[in-house]
Amino acid sequence: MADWDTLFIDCHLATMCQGSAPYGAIEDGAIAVSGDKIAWCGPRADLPRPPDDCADDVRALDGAWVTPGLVDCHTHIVYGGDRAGEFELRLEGASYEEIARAGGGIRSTVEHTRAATEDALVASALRRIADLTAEGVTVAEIKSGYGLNRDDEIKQLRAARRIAKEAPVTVATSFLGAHAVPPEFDGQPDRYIDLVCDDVIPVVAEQGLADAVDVFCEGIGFTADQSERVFQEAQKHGLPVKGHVGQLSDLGGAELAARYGALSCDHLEFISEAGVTAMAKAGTVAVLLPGAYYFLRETHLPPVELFRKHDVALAIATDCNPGSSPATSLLLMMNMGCTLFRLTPEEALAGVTREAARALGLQARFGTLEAGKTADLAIWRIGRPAELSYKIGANPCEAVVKSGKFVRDTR
Ligand code: DI6
Ligand code: FE
Repeated sequence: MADWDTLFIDCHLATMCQGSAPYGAIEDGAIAVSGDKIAWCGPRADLPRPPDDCADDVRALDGAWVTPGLVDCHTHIVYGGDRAGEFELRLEGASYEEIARAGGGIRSTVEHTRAATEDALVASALRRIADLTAEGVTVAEIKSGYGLNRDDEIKQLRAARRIAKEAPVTVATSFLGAHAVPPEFDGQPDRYIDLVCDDVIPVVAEQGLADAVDVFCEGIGFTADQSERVFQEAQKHGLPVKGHVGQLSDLGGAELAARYGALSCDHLEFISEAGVTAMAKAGTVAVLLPGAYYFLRETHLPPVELFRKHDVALAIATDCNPGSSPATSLLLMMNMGCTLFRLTPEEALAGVTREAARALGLQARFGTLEAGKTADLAIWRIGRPAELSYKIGANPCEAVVKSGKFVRDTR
């Protein structure tokens, strides 16, 4: 009897395991799948027996590269409406902050999200998810934050959970009630935070709708004190935290999030070295969002050198949202991470695999090619891994295996 269900040969592996060759590469490798797990992974020459004796189904990949399924660790992909009109306003000179302060921006998406049914939110999000999965994404984080009241936040999170049933993707949800002050709490952000902490987080936690709790700690979002109240409530319910910090200004959000052992801090254009060292100490991942940087025409770079100096793990994500990053290409984000932030292609690929999984606390199951991890594989028609960051607008993803099963196959 064969040991494994499926064995892939005639391929190169970018395992993304640390401490070995660049990209954890194994040229002329082999990778075996049994059930939904990776059963074996190594040089083909180390296979215990000839391939046909090892597995029932042996597939030759014709020299393709295999990477872990990609992980998009920061999205707001469930929302109603769109903001193309706002894009036109910005091109006529209005700034993102001005539009937000004038009641547009996040609030306009809130209006459309509240008006949408859960089914409609699922349907529109699935179209965007399809763009991601076509490029090898097998795990995505999805935030709430466009409902801004109990029922509509719950509706968004339920829609996010449904995505995992209707698309070949594992979903990690984050409750982002503290994303913006809704119109009915105008001028009363503290009262809105009361609602988030007293009425929403307990229900969301009880219903198991959130895997983490996020905040937007920013001048146009919430202060560090308000963010801390949200973190305290999350902690009470055993939920890990993360934060949108330093996108437009430095309110000390990174230091605060690190004190609560945050999984990740995201954006980070404006962060001090003290913030970076606090993240390093807490093992908090830095999630860079080059799509938002690009789309808002930001010019203040995140301090990549400081993250490297202090050994803070770097991830990259789409931040897919209708206002600041209407992006559904993680490969393009890798390219932008390299061109705009000067990441290496290896850092970029680690940023959408190993480190992105870590940013979600899912590193035991996803992010590298190793026996025992979930069999999420992306199969690429490329000559070397750097091509994934190098090309703009190409999609060399030939096939995707999700939990051991082909969910895309164009070979
Ligand atoms: N920062 C962002 O870039 C998004 N949310 C956030 O906290 C923008 C969300 C939006 O404009 O709709
Ligand atoms: Fe975001």
